[in-house]
Amino acid sequence: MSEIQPSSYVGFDTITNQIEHRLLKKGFQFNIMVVGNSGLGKSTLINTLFASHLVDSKTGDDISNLPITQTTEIKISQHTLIEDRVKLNINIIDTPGFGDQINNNKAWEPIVKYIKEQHSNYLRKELTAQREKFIKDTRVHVILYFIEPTATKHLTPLDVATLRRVSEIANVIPVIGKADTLTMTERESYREIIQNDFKNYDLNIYPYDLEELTEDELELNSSIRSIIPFAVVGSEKDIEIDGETVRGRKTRWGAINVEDINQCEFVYLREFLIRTHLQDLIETTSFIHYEKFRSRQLIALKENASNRQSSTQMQQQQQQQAQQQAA
Ligand SMILES: Nc1nc2c(ncn2[C@@H]2O[C@H](COP(=O)(O)OP(=O)(O)O)[C@@H](O)[C@H]2O)c(=O)[nH]1
Ligand SMILES: [Mg+2]
Repeated sequence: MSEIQPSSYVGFDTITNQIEHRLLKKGFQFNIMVVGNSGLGKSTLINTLFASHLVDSKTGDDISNLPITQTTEIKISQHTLIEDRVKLNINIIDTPGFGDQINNNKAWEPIVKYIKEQHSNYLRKELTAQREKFIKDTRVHVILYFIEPTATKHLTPLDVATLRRVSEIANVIPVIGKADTLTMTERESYREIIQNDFKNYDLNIYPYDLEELTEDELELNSSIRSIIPFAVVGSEKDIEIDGETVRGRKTRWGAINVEDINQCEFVYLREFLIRTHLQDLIETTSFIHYEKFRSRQLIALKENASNRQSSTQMQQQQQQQAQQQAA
């Protein structure tokens, strides 16, 4: 087919603006889940990422006397953030109680159940005869998984068990919480240990090297992978460093500016999660994780139906034979 350049302006180059207009009107939905032991700075990091107070973080005092729950809970908070003309609806899915029990064998169960339920709800809505024009998306687009900051240890059995299960059904980005409690050297050696654990346990960590990616995109993925898990520090307070007000924390070793790439990897995480891969996280959830769920469900449905059909056929045949024999 030959490419034709119209001899005068037709105007279909405006289609990108038309699409943009539609998208802005509709707004965007982003669902982010945080998983990890209590007190690792999950709530604080969410608030730091979105530069807004979205979830309550704990203060030093109330950590020790928190009620111990029997299972992991699922707690959702919904917000609408506005930046320029873009309206971002975000759901923060918190999982308090994870890892707090004496026996953490099944701590991941409510998490897996919640993720699958969202897929199942979406599928049910898609399959109704009069489906809604815009199905409300509650599918989990990303899980920020918090690893404890310890200098020498490996992933815990609970980490491995949870990561194994959730990484098969959702995009998982692991981070080392409260990284300021480790020295820079400790962080590096710990990262290496964890990266090896990911390999050895064959965990499916986002981003994925898909066939359709270009060489540049593959390269970007591999450079991102080299800093996963991100060693992050969060803070909801502004502090003064050298006369400048910055988002930071005061520690025993001095003040930390969380947005300084020489002090922690918060900026890299924000860049990746929000500024370069937000849309990819949403699409990957839909085209890979949800698609896998959807096709499995539909195949199972079809097999059920054909089993039912063949058993009805068999019954009919048996009835016919019986009638013939009787005659
Ligand atoms: N040193 C340090 N403390 C943090 C960091 N982030 C949060 N905290 C503190 O740790 C405590 C628990 O934080 P929170 O965000 O509620 O943890 P969550 O239970 O994982 O949600 C609070 O006292 C926070 O101020 C961090 O990056 N470094
Ligand atoms: Mg919290």
